Amino acid sequence: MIKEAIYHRPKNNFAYGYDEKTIHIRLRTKKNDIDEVKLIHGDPYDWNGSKWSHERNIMMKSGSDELFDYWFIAVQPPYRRLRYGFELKAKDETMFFGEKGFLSSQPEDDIAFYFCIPFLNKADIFNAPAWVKDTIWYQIFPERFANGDESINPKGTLPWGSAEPTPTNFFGGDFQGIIDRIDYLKDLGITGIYFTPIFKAYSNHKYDTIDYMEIDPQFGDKAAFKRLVETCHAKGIKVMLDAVFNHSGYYLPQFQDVLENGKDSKYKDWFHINEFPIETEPKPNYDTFAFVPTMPKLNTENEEVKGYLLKVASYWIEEFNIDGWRLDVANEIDHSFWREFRKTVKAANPDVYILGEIWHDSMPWLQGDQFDAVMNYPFTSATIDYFAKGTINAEHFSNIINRVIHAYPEHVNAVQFNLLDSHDTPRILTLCNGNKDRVKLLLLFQMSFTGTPCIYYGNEISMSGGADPGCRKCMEWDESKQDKDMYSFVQQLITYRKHNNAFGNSGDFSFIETNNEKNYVVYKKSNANETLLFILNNSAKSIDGEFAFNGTIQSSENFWNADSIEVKNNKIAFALDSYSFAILQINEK
Ligand code: ARE
Repeated sequence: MIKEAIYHRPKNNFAYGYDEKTIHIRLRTKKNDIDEVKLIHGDPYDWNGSKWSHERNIMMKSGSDELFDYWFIAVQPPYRRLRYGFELKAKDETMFFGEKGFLSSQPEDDIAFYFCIPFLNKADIFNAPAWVKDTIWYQIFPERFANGDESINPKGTLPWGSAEPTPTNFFGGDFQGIIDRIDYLKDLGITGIYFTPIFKAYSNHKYDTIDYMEIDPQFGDKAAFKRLVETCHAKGIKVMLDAVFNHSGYYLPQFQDVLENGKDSKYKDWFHINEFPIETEPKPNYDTFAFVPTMPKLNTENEEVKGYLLKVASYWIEEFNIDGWRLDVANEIDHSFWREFRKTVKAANPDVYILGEIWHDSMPWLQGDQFDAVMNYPFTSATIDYFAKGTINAEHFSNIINRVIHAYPEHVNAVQFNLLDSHDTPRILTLCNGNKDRVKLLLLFQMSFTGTPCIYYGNEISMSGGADPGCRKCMEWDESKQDKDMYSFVQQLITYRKHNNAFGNSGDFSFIETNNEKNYVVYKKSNANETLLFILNNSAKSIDGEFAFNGTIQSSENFWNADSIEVKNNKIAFALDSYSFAILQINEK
């Protein structure tokens, strides 16, 4: 038994309150090292004379990555207090693991040996809005979706789609354009839109805010925004806005005042100015986003700034009924600001979704007191590396995905924002080198995975584009140039996700088989009622194969593309063309 690899720590992704009654416990051990893990658990105050009353239950292996196995169990302590430890068996060795370390025999009366969840307080339980887990997102970059009101075009607006996007050109996308196209989105089936910034700003991307309380005039006015939200809501579509609170734009009046009045400006503490006079070259002598001089970092520890931004947060919820805030550069802002932000937002409407833009491991923000989810870029990079670029093999892919799953509590995973690309990355078709079959595998994996999928505008009709600004082309509205086959494919995926429980978020995800030689993966989505088996051939060749199903198959049905799959006893034999897939529905005994 490799003790050094064994890890557990309460009150994070390894032990957390799942709901008001249930605690989830996970343990990490070296891969293939431990045969069985049992959880020893009881109430710390429940004693029978000098003996602690406790139970012992087998934990299930919930997945493995390159180096580790993960074990899982859900327990419901009757008094909501939990003391617990682990009994580990490897070959003929048995060990007991608790907060005090390892022992070869179980301590009967040393309660301090065990790990501890002192009390399952309702207020501490992570609690994302219920609607989020069933949402299918669509991301719109408002400047580039549709121009519905030419009278408000910004100066120098180019005819729609007449040029490649650059960091500075404008095509006049606006709210009326989106309202006009709402039935297109409804028909596709999406149920939430994430809008990149819409407030008054200088650039075409609007991440350099001038006024957080005003709509950018190129998109319309507040009345138009109200109409947009109402139109979306009438069609069952939620609205999420982008909050750019890490930094403002250069033309924010408060920053202009600092530029003008230097240390005498009453706004000098709104920013992080290292010295006066202010200089922008060669590097700004004030904190900024990256080294971008036009994006001065806001001092969110300053009470006035905090007050202003929190007012912004509640204003757009209370007055316009928005359903979510996506937080730009969320990890560069202090945690205490985000705690207050959450309180403000949830007081305005507890059903508003708070999504942080963090590309890295984000557990510190996902404990229930700050965000409901983050943009799941670790998911993105694994799926892109495997299905689009082919730079990792099947096993490596499953290892990363399992690591991503175990990095967060289950209820966080259910509302994670799973994207394949965005306005900050090349588009999937371009990443797949134009291979649409690979794009379909990517979309299938995304749509059947745990969490909430987001489609970047135009991917459903096979738009291409490289890194920013290439990925920000005008939406293609000429139907003869839209890829109808891809559109139907995405529509079908959305329909399955919405109407088939196991396909969507109420199915538990697990890998069944990964094959490096033939380059395919098999995974299962299942719930109490049904099991779906997904076989994805990620190779340029036609392949066949056979794998064992761990369970008893009573009968099976073709769910999608699976009519030639054969099920014999508990073995499944398949043949698949290059970059294709099959989905089999299995009825287990
Ligand atoms: C412009 C140019 C770019 C240039 C950049 C930096 O267009 O070509 O690279 O300047 O000088 C907005 C605009 C961008 C603009 C940028 C600066 O949309 O077009 O880029 O402003 O003016 C990190 C951050 C993450 C951030 C990304 C871009 O952690 O928060 O970088 N994303 C948000 C938005 C952007 C937005 C801003 C922030 C600024 O989504 O659209 O940019 O408001 C790794 C790292 C990540 C890193 C990621 C991407 O994985 O781990 O931390 O994200 O790469 O670089």
